[in-house]
Amino acid sequence: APVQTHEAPLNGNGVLKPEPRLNDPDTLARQIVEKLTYSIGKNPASARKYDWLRATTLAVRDRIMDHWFESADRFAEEGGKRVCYLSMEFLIGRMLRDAINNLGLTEPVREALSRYGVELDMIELLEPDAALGNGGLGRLAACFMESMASTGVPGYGYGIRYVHGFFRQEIADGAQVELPETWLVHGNPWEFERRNASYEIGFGGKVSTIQEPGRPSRQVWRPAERVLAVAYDTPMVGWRGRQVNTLRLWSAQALDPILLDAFNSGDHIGALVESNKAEAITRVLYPADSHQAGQELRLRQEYFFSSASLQDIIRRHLEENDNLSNLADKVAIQLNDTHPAVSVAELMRLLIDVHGFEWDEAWKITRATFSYTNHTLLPEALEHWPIHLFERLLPRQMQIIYAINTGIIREAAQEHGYDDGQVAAISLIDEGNGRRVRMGQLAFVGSHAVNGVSALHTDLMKQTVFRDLHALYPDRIQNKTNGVTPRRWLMEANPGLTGLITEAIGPGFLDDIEKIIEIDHLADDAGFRERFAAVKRQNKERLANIIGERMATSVDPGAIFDIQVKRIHEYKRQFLNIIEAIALYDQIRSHPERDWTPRVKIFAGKAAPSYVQAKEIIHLANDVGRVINADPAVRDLLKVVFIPNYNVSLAEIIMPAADLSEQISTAGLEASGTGNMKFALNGALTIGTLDGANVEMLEHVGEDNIFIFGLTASEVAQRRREAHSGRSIIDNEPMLREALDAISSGLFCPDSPSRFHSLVSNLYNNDWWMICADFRAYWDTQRALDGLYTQQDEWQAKAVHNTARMGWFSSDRSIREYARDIWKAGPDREG
Ligand code: B1N
Repeated sequence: APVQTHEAPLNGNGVLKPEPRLNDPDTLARQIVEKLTYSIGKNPASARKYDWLRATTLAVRDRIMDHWFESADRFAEEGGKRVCYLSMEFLIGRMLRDAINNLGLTEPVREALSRYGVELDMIELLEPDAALGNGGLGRLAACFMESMASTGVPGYGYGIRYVHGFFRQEIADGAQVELPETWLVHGNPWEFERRNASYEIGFGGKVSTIQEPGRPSRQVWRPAERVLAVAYDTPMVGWRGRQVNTLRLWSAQALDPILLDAFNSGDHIGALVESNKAEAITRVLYPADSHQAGQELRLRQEYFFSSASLQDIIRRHLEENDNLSNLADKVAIQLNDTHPAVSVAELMRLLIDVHGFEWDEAWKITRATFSYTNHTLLPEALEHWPIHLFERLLPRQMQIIYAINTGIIREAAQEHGYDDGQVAAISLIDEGNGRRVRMGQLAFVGSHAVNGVSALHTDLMKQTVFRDLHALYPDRIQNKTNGVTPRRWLMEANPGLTGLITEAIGPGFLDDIEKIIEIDHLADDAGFRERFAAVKRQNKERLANIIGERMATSVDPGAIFDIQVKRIHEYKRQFLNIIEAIALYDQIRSHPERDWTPRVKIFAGKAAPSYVQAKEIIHLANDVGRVINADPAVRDLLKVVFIPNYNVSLAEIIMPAADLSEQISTAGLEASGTGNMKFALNGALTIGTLDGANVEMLEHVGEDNIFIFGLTASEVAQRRREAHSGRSIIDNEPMLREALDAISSGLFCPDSPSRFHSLVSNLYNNDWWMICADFRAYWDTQRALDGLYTQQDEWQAKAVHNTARMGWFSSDRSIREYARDIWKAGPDREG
């Protein structure tokens, strides 16, 4: 008789049928030690911390597998529509805490490990972040994966398994240094290689027309190069283990791992050239946020993962269906920005060239299947590929794009009377700019729904980049405001606050985050406010310790923690924040007798390696911090710190520790923001412009509980048309002038006094980002906040209102809206 354990008996077909596993610490301890012994080859006495992490991960993974199979079985039984989320980036961070939290195992695992003197919190820190993304766009994809699993949407993430994720940042003499990130060096226990799910991906070559007698002509693409896409699956566990979805990431390999002929004839390097070239495709994440990387390798990455994902989706569909004509009833494919937009042409190719569909039918299926999310209106971020590059790499897809374009233009001219100018505006080909393929236009026309990521951004989309396409297809654009998952960003990041809320209103808000509104009236309860403030204080102490350890700077947890963490970009205006710090420094020195409210200004974030101004801003923040923090004249009244290597794990510590959240982008330029939501959910007050989702946060938390300043989006647009410059403002604003003079004088960089000259002169000449224009309003708002902080009752009441009223900004809400309005999928679908 086969050996059976009590946990995993076999059913009649020899399939493992796990009984519900016991979640008590004894069982968990035994399973962890089993993994330690038989999978890792250590005993508890000899095991290192890292071994314990691995053993714990493997024990937790077994439980996830049970839920994973259950989810797959349930889907097979119930049918329904799959949602495929195609994204170049998934910025997941660590996975262990998220998995055990969602499985309800946090306390039993903690207890199990403690029996061996192992601290869960310690080993969690050893897990590397999966940093397969740049910033908000990639983190949104990760929140969406978690929320799809938590709300019962059968979601499949498709992306790239980068060997090197987002670079590690160090600060040397104040400047950013980029170091390679190596998250896979110790192996990745969360992933499963699926060699059976691998597909050939072609590049280059020629297209020929085949004419067989009595049949319509067809196009045959013979690529010059082929590489293999191999799948790696990672389970995505939903809240209460309800559902486990799959993140499928593609890795590139050569078809022939080694060219033996070359090797045998002595060309040992040449024998590996193919392999290296293939593997280069998935070697490294491009570190450009909101900026197009124009290199050929980037287009290869985009096509590689798009084609692999579509081939996989089609194969799966044909396993369950007779043909592809009902594809759109069974699959919804979301394009996360234009990075996978070549999918529109690739699906057309697969339907027509491989599966024999007529053009019109293929086009109907394609449009019904795809939808597209736009994440930025910044011109420098809009993807457009030179035609010659596109044609050389993807000749058949280029033909298809021309044909799509012809159809759209014909429709616009014949049915809507478009003139040449209007046709040029909607064309998929930009003729003005050295002939380029516009990926935004391609994604738009190939989709049945197009969405922006906040109400303001969606309005601006209609008025700007997609104005003409919107006029042609007025029902296509809709809004889906971003959200963040409350599991990672409240429960896991802030157990103190989660515990306090649970005590106050019970655990119902954990299953339905909008119930968190039930603490709203406790803003008037002095006892609750005090406990709320005590949690914040603890979180600030934890961050203060990290700042002390990592940067040898002591900061006072009693000061306002004023925090701006995000990618460094001119439009996000870290520069404005630094100028305000310098002006404040100057004022404190000039008026030491005044009653200043102590403040710690905290910055963190990475600059794209080739973004000169962003790197200068990092350098300036560090230089200013060095001078101010060493000046006995300001003592503990002002500190400026730049924490290196901002990533998801650091964000989990920073968000709960903030009093004040800086969301100060030039209005009209931040599509949504998601850090703004994480801060406010954790009880920070926001100082911000009327930009992105800040506008909707204002509506939800109320104008008394958020601090809005500065020009509006339309005022910014107006000033830009008027060629606004900063000079006259600077001349009339002594605090601003003195701060800029201090920078220019080399006060903060005596070793290289001209270091920041161009940064400052740009303000005089142009002030494109409205830093001068918004300075005074920003300063005044900051001083009002200083005053408010001394009224702790009032401050804490506003903080409670923020936490209470942020439930709507959950990514569960975002996902339900996508499922209802765009995908027609998931548990609430009709019919
Ligand atoms: O996407 C986030 C938004 O909350 C942010 O406001 C927005 O800036 C961000 C090219 C991007 N837009 N565009 C990018 C990322 C990588 C890349 O290669 C562009 N990221 C955003 C989520 O909606």
